[in-house]
Amino acid sequence: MSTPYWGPDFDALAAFDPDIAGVVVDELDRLRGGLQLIASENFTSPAVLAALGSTLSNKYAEGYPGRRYYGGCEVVDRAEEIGIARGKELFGAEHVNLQPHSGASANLAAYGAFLKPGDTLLGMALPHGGHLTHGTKVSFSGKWFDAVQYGVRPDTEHIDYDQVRDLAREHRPKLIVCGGSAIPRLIDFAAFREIADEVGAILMVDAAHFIGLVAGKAIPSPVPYADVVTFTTHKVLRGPRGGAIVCKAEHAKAIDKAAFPMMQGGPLMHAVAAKAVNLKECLQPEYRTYARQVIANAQALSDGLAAEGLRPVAGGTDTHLALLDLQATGVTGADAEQRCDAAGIVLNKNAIPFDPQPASIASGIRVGSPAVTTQGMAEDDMKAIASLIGTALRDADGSRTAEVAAGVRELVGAHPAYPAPRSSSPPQSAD
Ligand code: DSN
Repeated sequence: MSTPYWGPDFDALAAFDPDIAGVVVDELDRLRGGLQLIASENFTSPAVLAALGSTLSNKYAEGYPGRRYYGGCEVVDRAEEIGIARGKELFGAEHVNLQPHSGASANLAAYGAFLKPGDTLLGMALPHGGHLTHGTKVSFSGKWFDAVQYGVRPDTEHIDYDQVRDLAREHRPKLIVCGGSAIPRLIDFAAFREIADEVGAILMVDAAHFIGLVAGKAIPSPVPYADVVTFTTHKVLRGPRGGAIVCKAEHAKAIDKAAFPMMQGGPLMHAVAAKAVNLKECLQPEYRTYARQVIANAQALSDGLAAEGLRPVAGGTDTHLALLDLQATGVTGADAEQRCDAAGIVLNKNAIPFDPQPASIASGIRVGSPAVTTQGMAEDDMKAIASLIGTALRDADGSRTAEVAAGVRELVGAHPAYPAPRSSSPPQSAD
């Protein structure tokens, strides 16, 4: 590295555009000042942010390394090749595509590789913990495909594998998708594989939520079972906002063609480089420790909230998130979200299975441990957080908001997010 680094210069931004510089600073303050419990969010490292804010953003690179539609791609090719190699190593994958801009894009590409409009798709219903792109009527997945939906059992709130099998036999889907946004328990990938094989369907695992736990070897991997695994790179994984796909070698061509040119144009090479940085981080031993702590923290948080009178859906969690039924408290999900937010606890209202409330109100909340674990919090902190949430929920008139907010300040003061002072100085050259 002989040429001087040229990267984000915050002082220049502040001088030229104080409005947007103010937004950037305020958002950092917001992240630092509250408890971020949105299960799909995390704090990306300065190394990832440096790649994201680099001049790789300038390059058009339609195509894949060595076969692009533009000249001058020999440098950005290296970023993608390095990232792909790291993804293969991390996940034991036969093929990796780092180009999808998001999880929804990755899912669209995977459907595009295997389905035609009108084909049948079997996915988990959104109100039971699935995802918008798994066949919901308002999404392309429910508009373009004949989407059949499975859910959880009313007694256990675990995925109803008997229902999945029955629906698969009845509807003969071309593709079965598992995974979702509010599934606290592990998914039985072997059971899905067996059902897919019985009806000759492609098995797609949308691992967006839990891929970081797979990367950290804290839960079983779907990669050996699935034809294709899609994921986002910004949740537990802790990379830049974006998507990715891994698949069996036999599907590599179809997936690559679906990602480009069917679904997207030019890849975001700064994001691809940042994904490569993140994958290197995930290959470090410290990341495994992090992934295990994420689960321990989610379990401690779920247990703590149960002690506050909230009911953990499915009886608890094996992952990074817990879904809590608030019905016994008489507080709706929307009210809970608002009361917590007022005190600096950021979480989201969430439908619970068989929810009597509309999604805009919801009977539950979803909490996740990825961000607070990145801050270095542990089980005792989760107990304190659960107690603060319990107090906020019972505080109908807002008279205890200041007390809860003080508790939040104490926790984030002891474990600050992005603790290092902000600096626009260039890093030292490596040679
Ligand atoms: N919106 C994301 C989540 O919060 O789970 C999934 O796309």
